[in-house]
Amino acid sequence: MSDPSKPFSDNDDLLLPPRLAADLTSLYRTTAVPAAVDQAICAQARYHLARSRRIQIWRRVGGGIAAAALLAIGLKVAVFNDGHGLQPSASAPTAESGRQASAPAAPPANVRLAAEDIDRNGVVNVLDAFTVARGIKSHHTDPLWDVNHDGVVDQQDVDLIARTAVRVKGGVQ
Ligand SMILES: [Ca+2]
Ligand SMILES: [Ca+2]
Repeated sequence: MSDPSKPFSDNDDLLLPPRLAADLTSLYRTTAVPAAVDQAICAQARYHLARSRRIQIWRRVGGGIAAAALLAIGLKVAVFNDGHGLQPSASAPTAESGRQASAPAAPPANVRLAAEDIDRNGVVNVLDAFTVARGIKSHHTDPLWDVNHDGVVDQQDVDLIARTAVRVKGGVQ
């Protein structure tokens, strides 16, 4: 009688039957990829990877160029619109008005200036907010810049000036 704790005796043949060995071999056989196919697949992968990198680079460059163009247009509008925001001019520019375009126009003497009009040019725009923000950053402020009258010139004044600059005439406040 055999011992159940020892299913194999020392005399058992542990070799696989030839047919089972052949079936297992065919089941787990790997087919080799020809070198030419492997190289072609690698070349295609490298091409697509390089192409996607080029597209990403152009997207970044294009986005930077677009941002720079918008900034340049915004600065040009702010500087050459004679401080009057985006309002169109009433008359065609002349040589005389072109020379004066870079100098800020002084408001008429009888016009009451808003507290938010930091550069006192008669118009509250983002340049006024920028002036105060720059002054706060460099610690050179003017008490007149305290437009919310809380006793300190700070970011709240900048925000109030900016809100005033973008407020639509006749809009709800
Ligand atoms: Ca102003
Ligand atoms: Ca204030």
